[in-house]
Amino acid sequence: MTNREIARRLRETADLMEIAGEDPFRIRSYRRGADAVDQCPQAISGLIVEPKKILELPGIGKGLLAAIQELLTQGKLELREQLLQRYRPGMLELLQISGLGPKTIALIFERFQASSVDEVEKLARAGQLRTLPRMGEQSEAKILQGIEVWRKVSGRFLLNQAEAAAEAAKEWMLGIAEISSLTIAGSLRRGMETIGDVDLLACGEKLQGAAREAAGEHFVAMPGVEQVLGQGAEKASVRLHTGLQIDLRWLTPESLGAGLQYFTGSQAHNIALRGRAVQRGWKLNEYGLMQDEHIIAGETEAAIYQALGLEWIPPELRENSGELEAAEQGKLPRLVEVADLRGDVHMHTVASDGKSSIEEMADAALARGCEYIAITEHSQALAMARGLDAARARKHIQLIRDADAIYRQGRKPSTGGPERPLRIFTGLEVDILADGRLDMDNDVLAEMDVVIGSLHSKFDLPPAAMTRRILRAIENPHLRILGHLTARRLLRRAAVEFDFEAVLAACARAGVALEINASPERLDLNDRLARRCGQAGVPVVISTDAHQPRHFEHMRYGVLLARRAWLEPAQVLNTRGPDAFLAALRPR
Ligand code: DGT
Ligand code: CA
Ligand code: CA
Ligand code: ZN
Repeated sequence: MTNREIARRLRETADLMEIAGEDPFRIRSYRRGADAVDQCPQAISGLIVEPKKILELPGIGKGLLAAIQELLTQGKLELREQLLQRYRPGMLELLQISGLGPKTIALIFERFQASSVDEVEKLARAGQLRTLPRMGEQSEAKILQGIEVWRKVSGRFLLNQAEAAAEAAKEWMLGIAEISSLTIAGSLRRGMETIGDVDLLACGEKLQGAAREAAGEHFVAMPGVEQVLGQGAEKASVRLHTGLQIDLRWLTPESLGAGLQYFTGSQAHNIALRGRAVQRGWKLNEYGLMQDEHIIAGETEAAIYQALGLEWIPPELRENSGELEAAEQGKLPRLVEVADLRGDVHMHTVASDGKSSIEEMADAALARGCEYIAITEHSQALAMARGLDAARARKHIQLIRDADAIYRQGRKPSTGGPERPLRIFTGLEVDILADGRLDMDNDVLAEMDVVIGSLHSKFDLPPAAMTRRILRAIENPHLRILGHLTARRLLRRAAVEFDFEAVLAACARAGVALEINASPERLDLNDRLARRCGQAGVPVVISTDAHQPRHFEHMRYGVLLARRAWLEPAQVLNTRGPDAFLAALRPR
């Protein structure tokens, strides 16, 4: 069990205790314990032999240690199971709905004995929830909205979570010598922003009969498996403790390409591709491209596409949104790659809500081969994140310049190799206030290289007011980039509503760039909007919004998204060198 899984169970137990009206002190201790487990850099499962170390974590006492030990040795927690029995598992789903906390759920259960999403939805539609104490029409509508969002996203996973599980499964299956290739397919290979389930394809000359059976046994015995959903000659499926499903399919070398093509999808792309095969009097399925019983292509994807008169199409484009036509005419874009990126221009340090110093971020960026970074703290409106006021911002600019003076001379990367220069630009992620003003004096903004404007509050303005707000921000000549423009949090908060085309046109006129925020919790802009940028000639930047060095890893998710948006290197400003990047920002 990973730290994240342990923490989730502790948190759920705390929520269930709150619904049951148990001792607030105990509830709080479970929540604090969950936080401590989440933040512990070492795997708790590895520390279990040294319980003293676990007790040293802040907020973990003897009671919680016992709970963690029980989770790790029994795989479950008796207290949680008992509470779940009392309320049936529907309670856990209710807890995931935004607008519904443990207190409200307890009230609903007490009055109506309702404990599932369906039951609560019915009550809300019937106008019954508003009759509860401290509830009204508005909170009822909020709950209905929350249920709608939950239905759309439930059962889906963030890209980084699915990727980590897929990589761990691949690693585990490497224990099987007969497997010669193991490939991720499905939505994960296409780089979708969220993932329904992980599709793995295993192939090997000798992966037949008893060997295949043994490999299947090995797969379902993987750590983290909660339930075996199926195990047969063609595939095996498991569900992990996290709820994520992994499908593993066995392919033969003759049909490896066909299987890879078929199981990568998307379904819409496959249907269109199959249509092209049928037009030629052929058949296309997961075993190959066939004319009657004769196989035309099957070993590689490229051969299948080629036989159908197409260039090989990168998985990120396979959504039946123009890629077949482009591939036929030899006009597929040269998609941007991680290696094209030369700088990262949105990040935070301890001065606001980051976890590391300017130097730590700079060293990490240098080690990753960056040529430049921009330090962009929050502004004061974001008090929670210790946002900077004008006086602190001025001081911070000086610190950044001091660091730049050192790093631009060249430094040895921690990964070895010769000295390399790193440029450190000044910047700010300034809040766009509700009325569209920027949360910082213009004369301070004027001194900064990279001024990113972002929405961090008042997400529920009516669309027309939201559009005016963003357009007004663009009118400020110091704004150079709009950060995570739709402010969505994947699986948690919907995008804000406004007239994107009007904003895009204003950006084009003013020379403002739009950010693709690479954080797997945001991926904002989404692929459709980012593609519109390319079409409208509005430049984008791909930024990690790193709050500590390990977030630099997220760059590849932003690149995946940019590829799904058909973007080429020239359309992404931070593929340029440091001076060319600055020169391409909105002119002052
Ligand atoms: P997900 O898992 O919801 O994130 O999305 P996918 O695209 O990974 O979907 P999944 O796992 O159901 O199936 C993987 C691929 O296999 C899918 O993209 C296309 C192909 N596929 C699966 N079932 C069907 C089907 O019934 N018809 C067709 N044409 N393709 C299918
Ligand atoms: Ca899938
Ligand atoms: Ca699947
Ligand atoms: Zn932000």
